Amino acid sequence: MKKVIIFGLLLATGMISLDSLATNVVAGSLVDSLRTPETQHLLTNLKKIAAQGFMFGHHDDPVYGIGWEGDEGRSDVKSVCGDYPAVMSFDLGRIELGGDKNLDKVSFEKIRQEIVAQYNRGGMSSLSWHVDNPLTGKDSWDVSDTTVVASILPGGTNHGKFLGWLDAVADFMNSIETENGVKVPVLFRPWHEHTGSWFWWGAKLCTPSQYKALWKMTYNRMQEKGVNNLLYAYSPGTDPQNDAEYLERYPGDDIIDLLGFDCYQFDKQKYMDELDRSLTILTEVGKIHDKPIAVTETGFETIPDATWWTETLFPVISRYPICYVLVWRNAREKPNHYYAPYPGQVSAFDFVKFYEKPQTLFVKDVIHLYD
Ligand code: BMA
Repeated sequence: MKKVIIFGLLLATGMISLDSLATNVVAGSLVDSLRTPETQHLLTNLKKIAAQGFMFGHHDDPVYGIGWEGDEGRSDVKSVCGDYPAVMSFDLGRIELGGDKNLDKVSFEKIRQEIVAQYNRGGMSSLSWHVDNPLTGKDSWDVSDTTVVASILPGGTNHGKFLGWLDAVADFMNSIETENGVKVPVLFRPWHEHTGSWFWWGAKLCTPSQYKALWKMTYNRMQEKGVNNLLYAYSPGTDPQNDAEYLERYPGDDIIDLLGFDCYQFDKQKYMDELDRSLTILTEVGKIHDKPIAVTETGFETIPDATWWTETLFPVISRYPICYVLVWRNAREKPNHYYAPYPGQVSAFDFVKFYEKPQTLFVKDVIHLYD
């Protein structure tokens, strides 16, 4: 009842609009699921952007790079082409433990600041969550026990503990605000690469209905905690061979806002074929379900191919209506673990050619994501 009154007040005072409202049934009761106007606009604009081109993204871009860490305003991508990526992603792994830093030793305070800075530039941020294994206490990659997902779902022995972990995520999401008190929209991308079996939520470690229940529990908890600045991304690997396989563990249109997949190059031909097949599937499913589509993680570690950007990546992805493509991090602590060029890197010149193409959008090219 209270919710209905508050909802009525918000509508009457114009603080929310009907099109920013989605309703959802949680455990038999009607829960109002609101998106802030900026978050709703982001979704609308992600659907439109493909007509113009696709945004380029990079994980942990402004935090560290090859040979540096924490330099104000620095970015390997910007050092090469003069502009920041339009999309930046960061990871919340270990926020559930209550510490200050994530699994890659980046402070959550820094992540919050960089998400706000990226919003102020007009760009977008995404958050993944390499969450520790709540049953064994080891990391995301601990697949030694196949009962982890079951143990955190309602009725499971770790359910209460896991709700606390979700609350830590919700508190962080709610805390990402500009100086003027605007909650910054973020694309949340938990439970990724679930069609493989290297994370404790992977295909061989839970059933499709348990995986969907995991998403539902995550989404519902965010709603219950008043998180209204998120869009949600679904991103399997390249295992699905057709639309039905892609959707086998899909939690539903009421939860998911963006469809993606993660795909890395090891063999060039295999990579191009996988990108092609997955993008064909995504284009169809995106159209049917009215969702924007993206290559949520990709790359060729150390980019040893001098023309990789314009001769491998671009020719495939530019044929599909994606809103963004994102490459993984330039680790400062792990030799030969980088996916974006830095000055002098063998593919840096070709990256500038990629940057100069009218279809590739960097932060200065992206003007209206939030209005
Ligand atoms: C992986 C690697 C790891 C890292 C993890 C989470 O792909 O980059 O070194 O800890 O992502 O960012």
